[in-house]
Amino acid sequence: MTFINYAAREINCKIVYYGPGLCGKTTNLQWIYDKTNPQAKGKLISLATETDRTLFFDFLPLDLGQVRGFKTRFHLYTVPGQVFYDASRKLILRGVDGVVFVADSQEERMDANLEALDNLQDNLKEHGYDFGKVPYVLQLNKRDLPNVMQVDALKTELVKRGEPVFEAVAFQGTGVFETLKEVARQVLVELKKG
Ligand SMILES: Nc1nc2c(ncn2[C@@H]2O[C@H](COP(=O)(O)OP(=O)(O)OP(=O)(O)O)[C@@H](O)[C@H]2O)c(=O)[nH]1
Ligand SMILES: [Mg+2]
Repeated sequence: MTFINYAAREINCKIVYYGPGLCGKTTNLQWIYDKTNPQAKGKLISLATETDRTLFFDFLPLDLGQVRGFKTRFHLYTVPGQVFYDASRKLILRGVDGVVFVADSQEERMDANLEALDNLQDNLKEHGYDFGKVPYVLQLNKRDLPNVMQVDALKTELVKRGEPVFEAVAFQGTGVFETLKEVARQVLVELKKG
């Protein structure tokens, strides 16, 4: 549901980072915020609990250049991963143009990954989106930890539609911009079709 403001010659797109609790969604946004120059970004707004878990969402507006004379502004959001915040997750998906699913590569988090992925598909459906068509990237995060699953095994469980996959260590920035660029690219391809 891209919003095009013809008067301001601006295209506004919404990208949502989805995934289980503590998988590293907020960390992705923090890295992007820290490494983007001031002219290209707005404020990073985080609504968090006392223990730094996302309570409602994180929000970061980002300018990613021009398309046919229009400034492209990407609004990045994360959802709260904790299971009981489902109403918030659903709300945040409203008007989404692209989704990044951040998976936690640790073996003991596989059930949580699968549950979050099901939840994503359910919530997209409730908004009337087709999960098979929304611009979509899978990020396998926390590759630095010792107890991670092999990439192939993760892909077997988590790849749903032949989507691009990026390995990441979000708190070191590995894979963070690669992930963002790919989902943004897909969103712009959709935009050009429409
Ligand atoms: N070892 C390791 N830790 C990471 C990585 N990415 C994030 N973390 C850590 O994981 C913890 C949780 O990260 P967050 O970004 O807050 O997780 P989240 O997905 O936003 O969690 P919720 O807001 O509760 O859904 C933090 O302590 C991060 O520093 C990574 O690639 N490797
Ligand atoms: Mg968070």
